[in-house]
Amino acid sequence: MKKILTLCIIYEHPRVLLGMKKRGFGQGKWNGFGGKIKEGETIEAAAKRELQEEAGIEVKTLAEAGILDFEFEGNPEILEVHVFKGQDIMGEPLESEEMEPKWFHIDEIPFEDMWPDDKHWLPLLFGGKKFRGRFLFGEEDSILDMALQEVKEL
Ligand code: 6OG
Repeated sequence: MKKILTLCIIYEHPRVLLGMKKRGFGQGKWNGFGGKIKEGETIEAAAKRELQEEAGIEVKTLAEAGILDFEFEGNPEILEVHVFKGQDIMGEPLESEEMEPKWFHIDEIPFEDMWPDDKHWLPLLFGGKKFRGRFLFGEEDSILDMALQEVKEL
């Protein structure tokens, strides 16, 4: 079974907008903004809505950068996460019930407090590459197996 999710990283060189997840899945980790797709919604529309809901911002430029499949040992559900790169934001990031937004310098990304897959694919996103990947997680969010490749088209 597949569940489609969005994840949006705002990157306006040299600053990167991340949010501290305050509740739910991934609580206590810095991450991009995103979530589930609503019925009848395109994946891109869902990415924009989640940005607005979680960080209070809109973006002029949004492009899909990657697709990542996440699996968890012993769990048949696969999370298919569509990763977007956004820039030219309108508005100031605002704290929401779900996220506390913060700008980071691109050289000071808090990888130790993020999902461990991020250190592998974020550099591709920053470099303007497109990518596809698959990560299998075990206990305590450890990566048991992974595959990641740059692609020309998603
Ligand atoms: P809600 O459940 O809050 O959406 N997400 C992940 N992000 C990263 N970087 N690594 C993972 O590895 C992730 N698994 C899920 C997708 C969850 C949000 O968390 C992202 C969504 O933006 C396992 O609706």
